[in-house]
Formats: sequence, C-alpha cells, structure tokens
Amino acid sequence: MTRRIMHIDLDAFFVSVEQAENPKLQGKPVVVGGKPDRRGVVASASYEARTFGLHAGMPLATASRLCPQAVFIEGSFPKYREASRRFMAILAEFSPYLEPVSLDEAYLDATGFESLYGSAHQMALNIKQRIRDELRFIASIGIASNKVVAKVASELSKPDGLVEVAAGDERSFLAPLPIAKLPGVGKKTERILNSLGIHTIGELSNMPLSALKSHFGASGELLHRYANGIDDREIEPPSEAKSISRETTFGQDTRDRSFLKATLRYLGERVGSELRQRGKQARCVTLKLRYSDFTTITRRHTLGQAGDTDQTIFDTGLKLLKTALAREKQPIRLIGIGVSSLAESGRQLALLDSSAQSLEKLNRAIDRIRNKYGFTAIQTGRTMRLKDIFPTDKEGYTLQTPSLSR
Ligand code: TTP
Ligand code: MG
Repeated sequence: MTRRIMHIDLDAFFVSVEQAENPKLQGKPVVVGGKPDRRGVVASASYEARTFGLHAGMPLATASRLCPQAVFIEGSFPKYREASRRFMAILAEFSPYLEPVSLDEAYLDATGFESLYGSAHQMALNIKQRIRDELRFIASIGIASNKVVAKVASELSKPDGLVEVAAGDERSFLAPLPIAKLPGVGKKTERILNSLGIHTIGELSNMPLSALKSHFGASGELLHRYANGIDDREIEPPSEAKSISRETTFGQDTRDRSFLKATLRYLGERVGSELRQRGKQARCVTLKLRYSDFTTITRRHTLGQAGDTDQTIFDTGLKLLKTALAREKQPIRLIGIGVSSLAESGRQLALLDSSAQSLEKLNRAIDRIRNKYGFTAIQTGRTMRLKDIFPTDKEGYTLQTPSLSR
C-alpha cells in the first residue's frame, strides 16, 4: 500500500506568533530577531518583508537598510515554544504518527486516517483550517508517498500552500527543480554538483550511483535515492530527549572571565532546573565554546556519581572552562553548557550524604519559587551581574538569539 505522508511547516512562524498577538502587525513587513542596532541576524521575516529581499540569517543591520519601515521585534523563545506545543497538539489529533522536526515543522503519517476526511487533500485542508481558526497561523502542507517528497512539496507550496504529489509521480515532480531544493544538498554539495554540470534534481537522478559515491561517500547513495523520489524512512514519534543544554551568543566577543563564569552559572542553572523538572540526574556535563573565528569546541566530563544540582553542573562546567581558557586565548563568541547520560533520579537519594541532600532541598525550593514567580525571582551572587547586561522578563534573561535558548 502506498503511504500518504504529510509535511507541515508554518509560514513565518516567529513572526506569525507576534502577529497573532498583535493584529496591527498583520500584512506588514515584520522581522523577529532583534532591534536593528543589535548585532545579530533575522530569525524570521514576514512574507511582506521578504519582498524587500529580507530572509532568515541576514544581519539585522542589512535588513533595516533594505526595509527601514519594517517592524523589528526582539522575540521571546518561551512564547514560541508554547505556540509550538499548541500547534503539535492540533496535529496529534489527526494522527498519532506524528514526528515533530522543529518548533514549526512536523511529519504526519496520514495513511488510513485520510479516509475519515474523504481524501488526504481534504484532511490537509481541515488541518490548515484548524490551525488558522485556533492559532491564527498559516500552515503550508506537502503530501506525498514519502518524507523527502512531502518536504520538498510543502516548501514549494509556500506561502499558504497545499501540494499533493500522486503516487508514481515522485520522480517527475522533483526532476525540474534546482538541486538546492533537495534535502541533503547543502551549499558545499551544491557547489560540487554544479562544477560537475549538475543543476536540476533530474540531472542528479541520472548520475550513476558509482559517481555519486566516489564524490560523496556513503551520503552519495542517499542523494541518489532522494533525487529519484525514493525514501522509506518511517515517521518516528519523539522519544525522550537524551540531553539538555542551553547556550548563548554574546553581543560582543569577550575574554572577561567573571562575565563568562556568570553566564555559565546562569545557563547551568537553567539546565539544572529543567533536569530536575524532568526528574532526571546526569552523568555527563559538556561545555561548548565558539571562538571569534567561529571555531567551536565541546569538552565533556563524566561525573563519578550522577547529579542534578546547579552546583555540580556549574562546578564541572567551570573546571572545563578554566582548562579551555588556559589553552586558547581567542575571545569567545558563544558559550553553552549541557548535561547528558540521563538517568531517573529518586532511587539514589538515600545514598547521598547529608550535605548533598540539603543542596537537593535547596534546589527544589528554588525551582518552586521560580515556577511561581519567574526564573529571575531568585538570583545567585554570580548571575546577578547579568542583570546589568541582559534585559529580563518573567521567563528569565532575554538572550541575544531567541532560537539559541532552546
Ligand atoms: P522556518 O520554518 O525555516 O522559517 P519561517 O517559519 O520563519 O518561514 P517559512 O517556513 O514560511 O519559510 O523556521 C521556523 C522558525 O525557526 C522561524 O520562524 C524562526 C526560527 N529560525 C531561526 O531562529 N533562525 C533561522 O536561521 C531559521 C531558518 C529559523
Ligand atoms: Mg516555517
């Protein structure tokens, strides 16, 4: 039986959340990412703004030069996460075979469920309608017999699109499109293929498999399959996250140790708070640094015993940071901290000594207050410094790039 797979992606997601909240912004060029005087890039641009050439990833300063009348919004990641949760909840009512890919994007296996609506096309129209009525977002949907073709179809249909590719038409649908439209073809692959005289997906599909393998190794085979409209990947409902991390890019690259420590402490507290909320303990702590030349390193330490306190996370992160700072003198552009190797907590409680137990209690008390009054209601000495630098809201400090506090 051929499958009916949908790829659903919201149009200008971050901007749509802002427009749903403030209807005055509708129909206008709107940019989420920050004020134009801030360093940083466009995260999301409304389709009106895109007619001026604005797009995600463009420096804010360039965006404001091209379209000075655009409304620039800082953005709030927790708000987008909540909107995403509501979007996914609607999709889950249509099929339990739902695979969220990012905040505003998901695959849905509609096979069998479409008969309830008459057709997959009609089912997609119902999905679009509910998203519009309940959330005031516009969804674009691609329908095909597999993931890769459904994704290309939804992209192509934007904005406010719905494109269905009939079973058997996958290859001919893809053939005329430029190779950059094919998932898996990044900038580098595109350059190599262009230098070989390959510009369309059809031309790529005609390349001998052996040639693709010699240029791209194992991923050559995948390119060959995708270009021919073949993809048997299943829809994978999410399993529990295996790690928790937070990171931020600084407004200006820095070598200031106490500022780096304060930021690390703050990010570590956010990681710890989520870890405890999930009832987990971690065995591994990872530090991530990006230097001003964009070199990125991660350094990991495995704990003797799994832990979930802010102190453990920070102490371990700080040790890793000190070692890294001793080795590399470049200013730092981004810092992040994360935990992994997660295990259920609770069982080990009896094994902990009393000082660890009181730290646990303290952390739980902090979490309760923060849940009630917001993250910045309680500050440790170290993170206080951040108050002067980042503006705060109820959810915590507003970090430079909303998508990075994920
Ligand atoms: P996208 O779906 O790629 O972009 P979009 O929803 O803004 O626009 P469209 O789908 O109509 O082309 O990404 C979803 C959100 O992810 C986007 O609204 C903001 C965020 N994002 C970033 O923060 N940085 C980025 O570079 C990109 C591409 C997206
Ligand atoms: Mg989108």
